[in-house]
Amino acid sequence: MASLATPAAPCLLRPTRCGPAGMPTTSDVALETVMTAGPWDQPALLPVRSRRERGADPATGRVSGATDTIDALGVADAAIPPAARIVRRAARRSYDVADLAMGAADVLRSNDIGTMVTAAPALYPHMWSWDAAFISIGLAHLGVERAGQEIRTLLAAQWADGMIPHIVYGDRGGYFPGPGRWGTAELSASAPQAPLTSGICQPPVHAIAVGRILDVARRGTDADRAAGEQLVRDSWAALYRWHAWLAQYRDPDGTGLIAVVHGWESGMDNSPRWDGPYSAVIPGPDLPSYVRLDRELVRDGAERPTDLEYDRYLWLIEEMRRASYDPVKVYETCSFLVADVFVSAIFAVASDVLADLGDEFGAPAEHVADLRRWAARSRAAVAASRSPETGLARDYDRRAGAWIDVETLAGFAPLICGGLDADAERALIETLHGPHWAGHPDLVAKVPPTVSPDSVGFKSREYWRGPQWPVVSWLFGWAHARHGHTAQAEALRAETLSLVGDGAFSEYYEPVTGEALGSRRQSWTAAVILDWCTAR
Ligand code: 9WN
Repeated sequence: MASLATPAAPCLLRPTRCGPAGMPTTSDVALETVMTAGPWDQPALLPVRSRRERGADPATGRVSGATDTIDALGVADAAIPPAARIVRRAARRSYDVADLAMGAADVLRSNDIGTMVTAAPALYPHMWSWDAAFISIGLAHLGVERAGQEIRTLLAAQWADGMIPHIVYGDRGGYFPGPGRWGTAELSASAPQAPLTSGICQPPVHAIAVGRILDVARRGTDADRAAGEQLVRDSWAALYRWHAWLAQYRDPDGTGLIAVVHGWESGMDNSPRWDGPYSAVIPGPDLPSYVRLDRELVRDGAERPTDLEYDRYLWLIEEMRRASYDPVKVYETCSFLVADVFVSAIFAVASDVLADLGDEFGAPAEHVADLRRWAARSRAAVAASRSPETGLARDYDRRAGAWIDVETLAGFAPLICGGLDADAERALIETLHGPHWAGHPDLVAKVPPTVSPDSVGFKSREYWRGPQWPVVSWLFGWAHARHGHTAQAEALRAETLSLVGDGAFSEYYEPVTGEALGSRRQSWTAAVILDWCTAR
């Protein structure tokens, strides 16, 4: 398998002028340097040099003082006292676009273990489903073949029934729950024996990634274009089966809203959206004991889910084991069953993308028609889920039989899939970019927080309860551009590049101070930043 250490195709990173509002303009020469900065297994030159110029310890790369946010281990610093926050915000460093592109490329290369680019170097040393899709978009700028390989690796783990699993385990341990805790290979007839996988899924962003890789490939050489088109031909049928699995097993009544059976399936693990449904998940006394590894790596416990949340996460796995991961039984018996409006919006727009690719590449007409039908149905359901009071889209708790009236970033799901009339869409865009959300005056960058700072549930450091996630910002930016909201797409790009200007490529950011949180050198952060630095 091709590794980033030995790129199989010429690098696609093109000299591009990147000078959006508020961002420094990159010179062609600097981006040319990214293309030739090898050897490929060495750290990127400019960010390391920049760190040393600022007095970093050459052994660790860490800068003395409270403002350093680059951590070679890929783990979080301890919590800083609130009084230091203001200092930290004022002292935030800001690398320019060329340095960010080079640093992002370095993150992807250094997290490449040959068979996969791990989601993060220490905290997530395996392949995650939606991470892999975003990662492949970043990889496309380093080599279309390598990007395609990432998608192929993920699809090689697809279950016989069509599900794409949320984790594909590599041969390193280092993450809990590992494959033994899931036991999918022993318990499910659909799960592969190799590679080992988890037993749930994640948001279906994969067709979006394949479409984006194709766009990048078509701006490259003839070989890039051929590799991009071959990827579509090789992956289309598998992606169709994946969408068919979601339609059949996660929306058996054809409502248009796709259900999740675990908060991890949403990708927004501990969002306050799930607090109600999780309160009905009661871990049994026979929950096998376990030891969390994440808390050893992220030392500030406030950045990660609580132990009670973890008990519930693990209990749901027990329930699924007892159902042998049969998707019909899981849907009927699992104590967590929520129609997820954000997943449904992604499903709708990814079905559109896949249908368009299918038309172009000669896929079976009835399959393309299925995708268009699923897309239309889910788009309508997302629009219909909106709260009459707030206009935000809502999840539906299928076990409780009730809408979930908790305001989070997922409420902007209609902006991902489209489908609102022009006035309603404009109003929702204005809300997203307005003073309660991305444009909140307290925020260090106008990037949508996962929960509004005005909400009682806002927790500035806690994972999906407030922090800004660059990858989610990219998704909104991509959707804005797709739906013709060019200025807002450009604003998200510029503001997110400013947020991540510290060069940490963190999993998420504290919105008020811009402090890097969670894992450092997180692959999907690097991937979307590389895409934003290099492609328009
Ligand atoms: C559980 C890998 C994944 C992301 C998720 C994010 C987090 C895992 C965890 O990390 O989830 O799947 O251990 O917290 O919430 O969106 O895919 O980056």
